[in-house]
Amino acid sequence: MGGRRRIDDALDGAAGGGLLDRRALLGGGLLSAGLAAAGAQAAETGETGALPPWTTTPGRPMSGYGQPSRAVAAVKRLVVAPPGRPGTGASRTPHQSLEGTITPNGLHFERHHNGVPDIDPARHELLIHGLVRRPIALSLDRLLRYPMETHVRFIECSGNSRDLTADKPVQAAAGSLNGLMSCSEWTGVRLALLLDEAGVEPGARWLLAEGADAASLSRSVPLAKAMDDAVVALFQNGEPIRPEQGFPMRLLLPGYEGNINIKWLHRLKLTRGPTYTRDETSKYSDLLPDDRAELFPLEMAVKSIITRPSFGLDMAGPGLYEISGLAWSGQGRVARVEVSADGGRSWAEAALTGPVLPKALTRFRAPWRWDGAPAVLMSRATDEGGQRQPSRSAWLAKYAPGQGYHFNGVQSWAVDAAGRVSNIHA
Ligand SMILES: Nc1nc2c(c(=O)[nH]1)N[C@H]1C(S)=C(S)[C@@H](COP(=O)(O)O)O[C@H]1N2
Ligand SMILES: [Mo]
Repeated sequence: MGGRRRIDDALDGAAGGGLLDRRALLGGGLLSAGLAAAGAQAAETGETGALPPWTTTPGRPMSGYGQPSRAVAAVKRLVVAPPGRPGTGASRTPHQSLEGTITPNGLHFERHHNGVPDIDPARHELLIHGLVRRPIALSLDRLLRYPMETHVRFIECSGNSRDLTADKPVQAAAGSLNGLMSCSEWTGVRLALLLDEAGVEPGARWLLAEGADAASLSRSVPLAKAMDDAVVALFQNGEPIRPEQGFPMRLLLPGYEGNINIKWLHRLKLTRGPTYTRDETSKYSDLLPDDRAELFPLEMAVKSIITRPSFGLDMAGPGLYEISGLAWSGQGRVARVEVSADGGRSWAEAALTGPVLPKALTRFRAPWRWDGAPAVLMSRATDEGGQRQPSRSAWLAKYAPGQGYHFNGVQSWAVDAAGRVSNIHA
């Protein structure tokens, strides 16, 4: 009876507040222990009435481009733009309504500095110039003839989760707080291949990357990164990259802050040093407590969020639940995620749903038996380089007051006795 014994051990609890061992998720252990949600009861009630209309009448015809069920029409990006400037702002991925790790294209977050340009691909070129032996101009058609690569990678705006630095906890959904972050399967041409063709001059150490939008967003990219895992992305989850994400081409710098992943990419200039553009000096640098600023804090740190339960997804009474969340690191793979149900007094290791890919979202899960008493849920991730997500207060202490970029502190969801979930600063 080794299996039964293992399940019993697991159900003994892995940490305080009712957290069960992650092994309880394996092999239907919870089902055989009779703890699963009341599915059997629900099945009986369906047997009484007549057949539903969708079973007795023909369905609607095919369509050129599919849409989600109208029953989930409310699963939308949260759009926030300043008054009078509709193209300047952001929309956020509703992570509280999604599962798995790939963000559907229509729900990828957006951050535009001057709207989404309507680009005619026949008139768009990527110019590679500056300190190169042979400047080249690449149309979309020409790029489509190069060997391509496919990688699952997250993009996170450095301003993501900024609301969590506010003094008073903001009451909003997991995606409203943390949805300037999405994950796609990107396909395109490795930038090193194009730079080799242009012939990088020995003095070049940086590149200026510029977009074709009306913001002409431009950032300096270290040459070492450009030669490493950078990609000129043309496809997003299998289809041509969306206008919102940079059609017809965007720079993908895996693990680097969102801002430097230049959309509508039309120019790469090889330079000796960084250009110190407006977008990397007045913004996207981090203020430190001694009044200095850290320039080029490019790599996104290790981080995790619990997406279920979370604000707006209240608990339906005591019983067994699965805590589900997302973890990621700009520096490689997620190594482990720990979950707490007692405000950080004790932690249990969550199960990671594979494949665990570098610089990509990783789904974690932890079984939880909620006894109906108030609880505080937290998650903290550690990456393969040994970096661990700091507490919120440890993160705040590292920067000047008001600094809001690159927040990766632990977030806390409080569950009250009625099962309502709120955002708190634990
Ligand atoms: N050309 C251009 N590139 C851009 C931006 C922009 O406004 N213009 N916004 C940047 C910012 S701040 C972020 S966070 C990401 C957002 O990428 P997404 O809109 O595909 O999610 O794109 C970056 N690249
Ligand atoms: Mo951003």
